[in-house]
Amino acid sequence: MLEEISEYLEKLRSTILSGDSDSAREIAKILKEKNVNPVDVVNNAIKPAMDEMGKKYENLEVFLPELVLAGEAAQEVLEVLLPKEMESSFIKGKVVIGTIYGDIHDIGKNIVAAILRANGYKVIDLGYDVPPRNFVETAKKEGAKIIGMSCLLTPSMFYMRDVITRLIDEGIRDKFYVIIGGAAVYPDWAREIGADGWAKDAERAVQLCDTLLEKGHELPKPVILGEWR
Ligand code: B1M
Repeated sequence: MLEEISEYLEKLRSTILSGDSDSAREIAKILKEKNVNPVDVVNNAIKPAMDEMGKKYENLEVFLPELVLAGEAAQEVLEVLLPKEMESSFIKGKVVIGTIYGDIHDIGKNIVAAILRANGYKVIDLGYDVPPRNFVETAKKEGAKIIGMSCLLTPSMFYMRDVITRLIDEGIRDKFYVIIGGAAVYPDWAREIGADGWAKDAERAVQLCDTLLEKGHELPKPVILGEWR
């Protein structure tokens, strides 16, 4: 059984890598029928495929069209595995999430949003390329306790600081926990911009929100969950 699932995961990894959305969707359906945990699919098929794609792109072995196709195949898998009805019936807290300004990478952010939802959070997803002021205005309007920003593109990470500066300027920094993640950002960046936490992946993002809501006021910041790289 386990061997069979590993085979499907490996097949899915290579299917995403080749950008074959139809086959990726079919394999995802099989994995769903077999009740495989979506987090295992992310960690053992989607993430490895995307990391490999990233390396190939850096080494000029593939180009933008292949990157686009692989991204689309990954999104197909997520649509099958992380449907909206995973939203939980009890609410631990509200999180405003988005990919920061200038950056359109949203696969990881979508995973984090879905896993948060499945774990009892009401998630307001602002999408990608989100200007700093939208994070702040939405968090205020919705009464969210947590602002989560994702970033994969190095030039965009500087806008994360603007969100925190806005909160400070408006005198409301202590009303929100600001957490960050995504392949371009790292624990020292969280320290440098004065974020409250950094998480390596979606599971840890849930732990991070739980920890901050439970005892955020008594912990030294930022709270770092997971090893960088
Ligand atoms: Co782009 N891209 N891309 N890309 N792309 C990267 C990020 C890159 C590293 C590739 C490379 O060169 N090796 C590079 C960025 C270099 C840098 O600045 N550091 C890059 C580039 C350069 C670009 C373009 C500039 C290319 C171009 O146009 N010439 C362009 C940027 C456009 C823009 O944003 N303005 C571009 C475009 C694209 C596509 C549109 C084709 C596509 C994105 C499709 C989409 O997202 N809808 C794409 C893809 C697919 C990638 C790679 C290959 C894969 C990204 C991904 O989805 N990973 C990527 C290489 C790589 O990451 N290795 C690359 C899988 C995903 C599950 O992981 O997002 O890290 P990740 O999320 C994880 C954790 O990080 C964490 O949890 C998630 C689940 O475990 N996490 C959080 C994420 N957010 C979190 C938030 C949290 C907590 C945890 O709290 C709030």
